[in-house]
Amino acid sequence: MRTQVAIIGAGPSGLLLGQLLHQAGIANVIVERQSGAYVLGRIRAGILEQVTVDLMAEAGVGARVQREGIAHHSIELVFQGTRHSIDVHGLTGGKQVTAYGQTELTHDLMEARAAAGLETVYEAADVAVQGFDGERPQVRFKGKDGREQVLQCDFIAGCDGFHGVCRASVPRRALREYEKVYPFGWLGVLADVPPVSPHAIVYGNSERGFSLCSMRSMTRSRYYVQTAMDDKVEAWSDQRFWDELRRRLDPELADRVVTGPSIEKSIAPLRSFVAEPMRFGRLFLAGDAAHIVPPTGAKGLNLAASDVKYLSSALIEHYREHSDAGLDQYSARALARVWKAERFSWWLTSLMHRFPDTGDFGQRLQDAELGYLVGSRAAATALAENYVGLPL
Ligand code: RFL
Ligand code: PHB
Repeated sequence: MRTQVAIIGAGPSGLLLGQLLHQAGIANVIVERQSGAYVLGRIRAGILEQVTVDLMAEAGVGARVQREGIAHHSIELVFQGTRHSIDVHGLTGGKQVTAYGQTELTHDLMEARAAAGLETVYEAADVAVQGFDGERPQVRFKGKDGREQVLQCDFIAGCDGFHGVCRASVPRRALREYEKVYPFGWLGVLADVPPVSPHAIVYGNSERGFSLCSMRSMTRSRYYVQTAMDDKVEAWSDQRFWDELRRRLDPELADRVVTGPSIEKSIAPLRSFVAEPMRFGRLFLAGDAAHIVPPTGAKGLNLAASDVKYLSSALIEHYREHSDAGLDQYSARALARVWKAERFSWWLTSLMHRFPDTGDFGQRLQDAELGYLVGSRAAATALAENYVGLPL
């Protein structure tokens, strides 16, 4: 088998890259470890920056998000039992974010890929990336039938997430990793009930810990509460979850929460991570393969999209104009945006969660910062411009 760009991973990064390259006439094959159904079943992100929505349109999959995505013009912060609204739209000169599930985005991209007849190898086993430090990179894997396959290519795009094979195949000495693990997790529940706050995500900081009210549609809600790191999903009945969520919100909002059976419930650890650089010869990392943010700022999927924008433009420049300037700048360009989002996600996580070792002094500082944020236009503007996403 031969292609121009071999893409490892059919998550949002890989699918979006494949579609943008295809639009530019660049051949690509995606090699994915899981089945398509498994990839679609993962419940993750829900908030898209305008940059991401625009990129979906550029990739030819913008119609449904345009139609069904729900615009959010503000966010709400609950602390000390009171809710405050931050007018993100007004503070950023008219920018907004869009509520649209990662599952929907993935579905749109998969459908477009199938319609274009592009090759995706699902359920590939023992995927190995080789020769990327030379002129002839290749990908080896076992197909569903157990037969070994070799895919020759010009470039490999490592879009295979945090636990993927691409970053792990780079020699240790060529890589520098930065990591921070937070001492808690998020318990998330998806339920077919109307969202308590359909036009603004609610971020709560209470004595009992962080909470988040989000949504997937007008009939499907996504809620989270901060849990201890070693907490187990089995310890959380639906009733316990709803009770805990309500106790972390202001009384008026708590009263409005509509409960129902969970259709998904899981605990995610919180981590900040960056690997530098994002390019090794003919291997380019994009999305979670290169960096992780805690979900507090809703930046993970959006960073994957901006990496893909930089990478697809650079590859298009390579094939159309025979210039490698974009490829040479890829890592530095992507990392500049990544680190700003890392800072924002770390900051919002620090501001909104209860840490086991904060102490009284630290708690007073957190209270003061929250007060400053909702009392100062300058402070609220800094939050708003990061929340809607910094320019590419
Ligand atoms: P993915 O989605 O992990 O996809 C990687 C794909 O690679 C495959 N793979 C392999 N394939 C072949 N060979 C191998 N050896 C392979 N190893 C792995 C995997 O099966 C998978 O299909 O990475 P990608 O594409 O970079 O996309 C990143 C996003 O998924 C991620 O950043 C977001 O989900 C993060 N995130 C959020 N981001 C936002 O922008 N807004 C949000 O509101 C938001 N909320 C969240 C989130 C992540 C969460 N969790 C559970 C981590 C909320 C949560 C709870
Ligand atoms: C979500 O809807 O899953 C979501 C929303 C906002 C966040 C994180 C996750 O900050």
